[in-house]
Amino acid sequence: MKNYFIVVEGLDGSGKTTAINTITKILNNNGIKDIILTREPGGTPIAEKLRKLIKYNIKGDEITNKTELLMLYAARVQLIEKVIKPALEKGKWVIGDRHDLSSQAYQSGGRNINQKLITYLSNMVIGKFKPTLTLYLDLPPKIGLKRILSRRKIDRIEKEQLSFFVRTRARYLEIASTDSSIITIDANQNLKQVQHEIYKILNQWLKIYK
Ligand code: T5A
Repeated sequence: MKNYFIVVEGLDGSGKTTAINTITKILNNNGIKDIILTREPGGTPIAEKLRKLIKYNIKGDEITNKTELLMLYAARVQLIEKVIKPALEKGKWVIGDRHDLSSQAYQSGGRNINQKLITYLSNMVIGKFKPTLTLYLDLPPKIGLKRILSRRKIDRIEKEQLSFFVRTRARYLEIASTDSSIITIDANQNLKQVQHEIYKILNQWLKIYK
């Protein structure tokens, strides 16, 4: 049986964690049990340390946009080389909570970092390595932030202005419209409807790729 790297993307609070549980169940129902879950930034001891540095401010030493970008790629390459590629080589399926598309959306769209720099960095650091399928959960930023606020404190990035998330979402949509490996799901529906859409998309996809 073939094995693949599937990624779930979306704004903060778009329901990625919830979607990953649904995807795992669908894969299990299709006889796919050898699955590992990853998250970005994070997923190895070094990458988890970087995650803390990225998500929380150090007083008196505020992180610059380019430092943030470089730390995200440092965490990503560590995760790819140490966890994702070895798992795929062993025949496991990998489900990622975010991957490179997050940097294209948040750092290029949200932070306004020159896309050429990000593309260059991405090509140099991760090369042609790419998820087979990305499910992008599309949601108006206000709703995602409301969902987060109802259950926990917000982190450094989530404290950004609404306009930051509006730009990030626009970039997600722009890239998704030009890349056939990215499927956009309307995440502004109730949980059952989102789950149903994931069931439909993934079961169809499995018929072709499994
Ligand atoms: N980042 C990351 C970058 O800037 N660049 C990068 O390259 C990368 C990799 C990472 C942060 O770093 C940034 C983006 C982020 O700001 P994270 O841990 O991925 O942080 O943070 P979040 O995206 O905020 O993850 P969360 O776990 O908080 O949100 P999820 O996983 O998207 O949402 P989830 O499933 O936990 O759901 C949130 C709440 O909504 C409910 C759930 O029950 C839960 O309470 N919910 C729904 N409610 C109503 N209707 C639905 N359809 C619902 N679906 C879920």
